[in-house]
Amino acid sequence: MSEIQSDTLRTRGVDVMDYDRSTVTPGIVHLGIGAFHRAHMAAYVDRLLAKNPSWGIIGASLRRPDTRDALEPQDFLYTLAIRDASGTKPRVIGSILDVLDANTQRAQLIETMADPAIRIVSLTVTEKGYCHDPSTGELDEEHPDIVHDLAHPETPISAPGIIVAALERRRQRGLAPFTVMSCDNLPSNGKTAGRIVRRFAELRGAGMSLADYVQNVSFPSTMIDRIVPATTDADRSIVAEITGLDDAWPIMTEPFTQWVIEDDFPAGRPPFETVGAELVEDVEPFELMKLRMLNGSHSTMAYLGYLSGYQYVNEAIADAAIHRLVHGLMTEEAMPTLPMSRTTLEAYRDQLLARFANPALKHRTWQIAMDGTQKLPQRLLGTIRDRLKATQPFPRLALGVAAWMRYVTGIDEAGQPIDVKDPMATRLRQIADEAGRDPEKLANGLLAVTEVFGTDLPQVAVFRDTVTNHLKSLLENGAKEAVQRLG
Ligand code: CS2
Repeated sequence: MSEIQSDTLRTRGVDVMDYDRSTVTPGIVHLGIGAFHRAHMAAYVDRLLAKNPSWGIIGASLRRPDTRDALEPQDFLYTLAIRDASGTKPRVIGSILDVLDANTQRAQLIETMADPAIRIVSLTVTEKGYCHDPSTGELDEEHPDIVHDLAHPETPISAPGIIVAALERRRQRGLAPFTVMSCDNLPSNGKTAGRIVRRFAELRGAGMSLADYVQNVSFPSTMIDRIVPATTDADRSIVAEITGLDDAWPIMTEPFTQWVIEDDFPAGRPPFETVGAELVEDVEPFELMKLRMLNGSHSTMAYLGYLSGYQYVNEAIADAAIHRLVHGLMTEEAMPTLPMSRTTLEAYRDQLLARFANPALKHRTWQIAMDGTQKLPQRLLGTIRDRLKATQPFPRLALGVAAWMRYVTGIDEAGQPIDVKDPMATRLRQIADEAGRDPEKLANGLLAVTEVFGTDLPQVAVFRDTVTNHLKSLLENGAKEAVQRLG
């Protein structure tokens, strides 16, 4: 971007980066260059490049080339539009220097990751990108992508396969490993990533030296938080109107942003603390709070909201009964399981309720409803396990679980099809088809999916009964009525 262009943008109120992009060199490879990364980590890195130009980002998409296709003609610059009731504040982000499409540029991607200048490989590949069993957090050794990558270690398609291929190359060259930083919504995301990558390296064999080398890789955990709805054409027009720029893929987000990082980067890291991130010794309490309060509420609202006919989260939370449900879910059921003080948790809850109500964010319930099999364990079921241990009730969490069961039948309350997106969608559909509209059969069939419920929960009578009763109510009376009845 030229000086003149930057000045024109500034006069239009656009926040433009304060560094010369030609001096920036790559230090980070990011796998999964979707909207979330571009609204979150890339925005933090953008703020520190003026003083630390060796931390530019090379992004990679593992599935589709669409991000590369959209951003390449605009030199990988894009607009981040921060929106709330007071308006839209656009910012141009320049921290992404290139985007590689793993399918067509696999060799280049692995070679880039093996470059000594790359000291961090970060990830937002979503829950399913870890190719794990969501209920145990262990690598799913029968996952088709893992089976493929073990048979073809030089041309991997999965995130663990790609990471291990690059680590193996660094090992052979006598280079130190990069740090692997997961930025996904998983419990102990660093530990989970580490367990999966190490197991994959073991299975790859190649002598113990690779597995030993991978033992020395560090996997800091992080808690990342920013709500990022998928970009629509209407969003593109809003951004074009304000900036005068024709951005093929702007990103829309909220003013709130949070990043808590475990400080474990033996290969070095940018001074993330200078741009608002919190570097701590133990991220787990933060992760648990976020997963159980924000994401637990989100998933519950997504299923109940979708079934109630609400397209967007802000519409769902404006419904008094849903608001009461979400408030109660956080206060009565999630907060008592968390290690923070009551005051901290109450403030967090109130802030979340306000964030959900942001009228400028068009966050679809359908978007959040996606991949429920991968999300339920850490968002709702972990909290339920803790409630059971404490012999405390969990009616709202159970309604959330039942609403997922109702949702994955694939037919809404008006008899219209639901586009259920989930890696296990076919299996879920089969279970639903066999059960028909019989709540007992449907609940039994879905509770037998051990990847979601484990082997413990389905054996707990009070859990089975509470979920089944809610499911019955959802099927008989519909979602709005079922939420009302909770009081
Ligand atoms: C959402 C999250 O899509 C979803 O499942 O719950 O992406 C949520 O918006 C983020 O975790 C917020 O930080």
